[in-house]
Amino acid sequence: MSTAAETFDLRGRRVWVAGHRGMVGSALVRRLAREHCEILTADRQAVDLRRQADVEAWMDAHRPDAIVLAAARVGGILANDRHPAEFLYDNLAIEANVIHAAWRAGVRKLLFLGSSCIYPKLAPQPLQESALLTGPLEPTNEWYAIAKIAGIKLCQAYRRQYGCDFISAMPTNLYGVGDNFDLAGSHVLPALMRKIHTARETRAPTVEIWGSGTPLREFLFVDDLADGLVFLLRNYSGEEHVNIGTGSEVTIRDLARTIAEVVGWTGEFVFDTSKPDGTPRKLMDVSRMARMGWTARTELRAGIEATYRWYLETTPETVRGHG
Ligand code: GFB
Repeated sequence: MSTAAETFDLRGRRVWVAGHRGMVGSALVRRLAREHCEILTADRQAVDLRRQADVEAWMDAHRPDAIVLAAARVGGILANDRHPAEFLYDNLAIEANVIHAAWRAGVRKLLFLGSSCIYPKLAPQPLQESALLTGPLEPTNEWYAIAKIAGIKLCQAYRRQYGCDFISAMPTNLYGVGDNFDLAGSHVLPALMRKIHTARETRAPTVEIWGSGTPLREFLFVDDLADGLVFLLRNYSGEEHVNIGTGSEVTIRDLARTIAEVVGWTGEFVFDTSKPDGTPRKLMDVSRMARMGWTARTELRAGIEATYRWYLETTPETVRGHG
């Protein structure tokens, strides 16, 4: 368990954000800029995190004091289902290489990032940290989940055997600035934002939603996540992973309605039930973080508005126009 005495001071530390070009990594770089620490990043061309020799050479050369392991192969429900080999292998390799190299280099603090899909498909809701490994996983993302569970276990193993201060955080479904809007690989929120925006631009009367629209999901704005991760880096040192979320959930149908309101489109939704629903419900129990003194700040609608503003500002018209 964390105690005030275990606080890790970030001032003056060299902090490596592994995966700094992704949505989570770039939010972390923005957030850590307020911490008076030195932020280290490694470009993909210089270091392939799936290659142990690359990772060890980079670590020997740059000697970070702390690491946030935000690098991962991620994607939405179909990407997970269609690329089991990459979701399992790439994530296992990245975690094993970075965590082992961190121990080897004497890194003082490492924060590993998992996902709420580590919990059993039918675990009691809200999902408590203790639900890990109590039942079968959701089949569409078990490859990714197995890799993320292995990452938690790696942190625990190096902590137990070598006393490393390696911790794990399990975020709920994320969205925000820097998200992936590619319809084949993305998660639901950016996918629906792009589809609804395109429908408005092309005056299309309908937008397709995968599945039944009834699954419940919890969405955390990525800048809130980055703030929660900095909080954990500073204040938490323990073997058990910690959930990060909002504690609120919404059906996919209601999410689509809110996005349509923000975008300003008033058509109809059609449901493609040949596509999977995935897990019926995935609500985090966030009481542990709350007891430690951290809660998420951004309301879903405000987060969607900020994400849509960013989407309009950064995506060229030619790309935005395509469905
Ligand atoms: O966000 P999503 O892909 O991930 O899908 P999961 C959430 C729900 O939205 C599912 C529905 O019920 C989808 O069927 N959905 C509706 C859509 N329309 C769309 C659409 O156009 N695109 C997408 N992508 N979904 C992922 C896991 O599960 O969550 C990962 O596969 C990871 O491993 C991630 O844990 C956070 O919440 O179902």
